[in-house]
Amino acid sequence: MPEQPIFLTRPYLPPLEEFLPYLEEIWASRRLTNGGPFHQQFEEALRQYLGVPQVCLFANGTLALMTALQALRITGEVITTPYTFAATTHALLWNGIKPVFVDIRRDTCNLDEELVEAAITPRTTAILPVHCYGNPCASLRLQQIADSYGLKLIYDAAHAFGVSVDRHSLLEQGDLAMLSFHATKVFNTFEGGAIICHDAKLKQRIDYLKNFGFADEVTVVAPGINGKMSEFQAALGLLQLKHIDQAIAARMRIDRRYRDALASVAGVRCLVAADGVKPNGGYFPILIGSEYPLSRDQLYDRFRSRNIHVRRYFHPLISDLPMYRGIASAAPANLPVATSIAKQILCLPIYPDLDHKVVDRISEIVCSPY
Ligand code: T4K
Repeated sequence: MPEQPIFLTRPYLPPLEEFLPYLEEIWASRRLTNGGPFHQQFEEALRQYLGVPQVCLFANGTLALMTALQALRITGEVITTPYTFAATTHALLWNGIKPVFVDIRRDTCNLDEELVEAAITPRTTAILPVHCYGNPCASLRLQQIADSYGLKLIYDAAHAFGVSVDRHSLLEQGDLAMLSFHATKVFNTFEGGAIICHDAKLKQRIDYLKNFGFADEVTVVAPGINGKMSEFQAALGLLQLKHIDQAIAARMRIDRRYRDALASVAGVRCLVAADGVKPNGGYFPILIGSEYPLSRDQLYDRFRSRNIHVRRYFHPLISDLPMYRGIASAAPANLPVATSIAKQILCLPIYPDLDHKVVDRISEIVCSPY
């Protein structure tokens, strides 16, 4: 009998019977979308849970990011990281914006703030960093740079649900932050996303933009898109909020178990959260260095041969994809750290109900390369 596959992640779902009353309400009301009651309740509950001023819900994170760029009227060039999921950079391209890639830091895998200034040109209008794996970017410095050059700062916080620094949500940082509630994320509504913003006026603009630009039945104030979250997603989100603290705690127990098991393996490095950071256990990335007896890809193959679906997030680099590699800043010589990390990275399975015995089996595979 082949072994059951172990996936990188399994979406957390609450007990089905807890969701049925929500479904009955939707079925009875026939209110399915366009800012219905669950949408309103979830938006407010999420705002309070995250401790942020304003939340705008979306059908998914990519639409949220595309709309965030529209909302702030970003044009020209945007400085961003090559070490991310394709959606970050595609959102720029879909808005006719040129991405300018800047290298990342070895410790956090985030945009290297000290390299940003040198990439600013007269066409630069914004910086788009990613809190990769939920690791906080150097936001104080990034904000300082944005302020002194008059640039907007938009965070791709797709991985950062519930992460705080010194008890402040990461999502308060910058002009806007985008979240993803995709099935594979710490907090999921099957598909879903949000923009976090600071004031009601901007929220109003974003809410118009995600509804085709409609301000009322006959007034269209902007060329908007359909980015609306449905009542099904919003109802699930409301219920998921009741379980999220336990789900994150379960992830963090697995995170600690991996760290303990892998602490003394030569050539294997785990990323470490800085002081004051409350992480969310969304990913468990390890870096396979040259002292390790196997290459990253040999270790990857070893896992796959045992039906364990580890992933190489984020290889290949976005800057190596065909639609970006012609951009001058995409040259590997401009991105030495990202280029080397993309060759070393391996994300191990992590999700709330991953059996600790399986965690130990996965650790054992890393610990015994011979
Ligand atoms: N910015 C960043 C930095 C992001 O990482 C993402 C999304 C976005 C923006 C865009 O947000 P969204 O528009 O997605 O809201 C996955 C996700 O599709 C994607 O949301 C995510 N990032 C990215 C990092 O990962 P794939 O193609 O690698 O996922 P897939 O289908 O191979 O699934 C990964 C694992 O999860 C597998 O082991 C199977 C398991 N799985 C997956 C799904 C979808 C399940 O068990 N059940 C499921 O329903 O992209």
